[in-house]
Amino acid sequence: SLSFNLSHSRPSSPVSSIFSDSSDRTMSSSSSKPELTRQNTHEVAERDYFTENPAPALLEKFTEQASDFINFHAAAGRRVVLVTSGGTTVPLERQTVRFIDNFSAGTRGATSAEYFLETGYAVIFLHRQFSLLPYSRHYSHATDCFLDFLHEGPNGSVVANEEYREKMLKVLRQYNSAKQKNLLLTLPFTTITDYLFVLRAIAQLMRPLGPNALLYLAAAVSDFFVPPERMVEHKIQSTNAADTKNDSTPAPIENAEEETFDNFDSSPAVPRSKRLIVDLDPVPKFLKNLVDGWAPEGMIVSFKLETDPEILVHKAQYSLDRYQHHLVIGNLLSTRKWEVVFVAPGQADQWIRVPRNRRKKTISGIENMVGVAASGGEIGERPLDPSELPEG
Ligand code: 9Z3
Repeated sequence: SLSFNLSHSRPSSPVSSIFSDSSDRTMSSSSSKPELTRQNTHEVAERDYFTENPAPALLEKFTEQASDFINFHAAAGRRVVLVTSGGTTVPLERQTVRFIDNFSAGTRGATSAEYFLETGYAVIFLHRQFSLLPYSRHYSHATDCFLDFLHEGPNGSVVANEEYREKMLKVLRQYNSAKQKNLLLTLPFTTITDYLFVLRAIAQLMRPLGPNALLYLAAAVSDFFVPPERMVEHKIQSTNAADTKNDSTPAPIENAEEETFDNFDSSPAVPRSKRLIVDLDPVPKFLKNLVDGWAPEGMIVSFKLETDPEILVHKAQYSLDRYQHHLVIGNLLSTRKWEVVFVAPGQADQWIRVPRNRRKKTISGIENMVGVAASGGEIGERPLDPSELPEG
């Protein structure tokens, strides 16, 4: 069976490296202002981000719901996990018609939430609105419409088709049991900013749980965003047909040279006025704030998604070194349903994979994957060879 030692104590905080890394200081020591260490750089970034960006309309309501949920389970001595799931969006307009999205259907998060519930955790499921949810995921987003699982029964009743009945009953019972025992709280987000506000609020509420708090960060988080001062109110236009002049003549193009050509392409085939150039700022790396300030005693598991196999483990290791949390689970986009790599402090990397006979190309690939991690399965020191993977 799978043995992977995760102790709750993190390696000691790298205070000396924080203060000795002069390259990270944003002010020179000759400045009369106080030096910004890496530590308070993170605090400043947090203060700025959360004052400059708008909080989601439902933040207060979500905070209240999460607070009641956490207090209820804390009183029972139960462990609580915050599972984040789905992709965050980056709006390009305040009244958003267009946005950039991050890949994630929510399979990992929704499936993991079911396993956490099975193990006795209470689950706060912070998910991208309309992405997969625990239990209902078995019947949504599938190739079949959920109505295909049903038929009309006697006296106007609705009945599950025979072949699905056993599994549906099992899933329904698990779902109802979680609901009746108040073990599952689902909270939605859409944008990266919504996500970060709610993540911070809940992580802070989980502090009193101490080591009974687990944060399992499977959501696919945007690395870049449009800061509020550069975000337009209305839908970005592709022509100047909407220019409002008193007469019907189009607005003159000022500085025609600049308007017509941009500096990214020396011989553009399309004039700049017709192109959309999106200029994004980096999203501050709040994992540091989460680990050190928002939930310092909780166990923190983050995911690292890459497409290039050459850099996955290195990036996972880098993330662990930088944020000093408990575990990074690395996965590649193309093989995420079949294998992951566990990278934890002081331990050899472990590739955990769905056993060969279960490595079919099915929608339940991730279910198998999580099951493997929970109950034992193939473990290796290296990723699979592409020839060993399912087709497609
Ligand atoms: C993951 O790597 C998840 O496993 C997937 C799951 C998004 C691949 P699906 O929802 O996919 O089952 O379709 N999440 C990425 C987490 C992430 O964005 N992490 C950040 C980073 O890598 C830091 S927390 O920088």
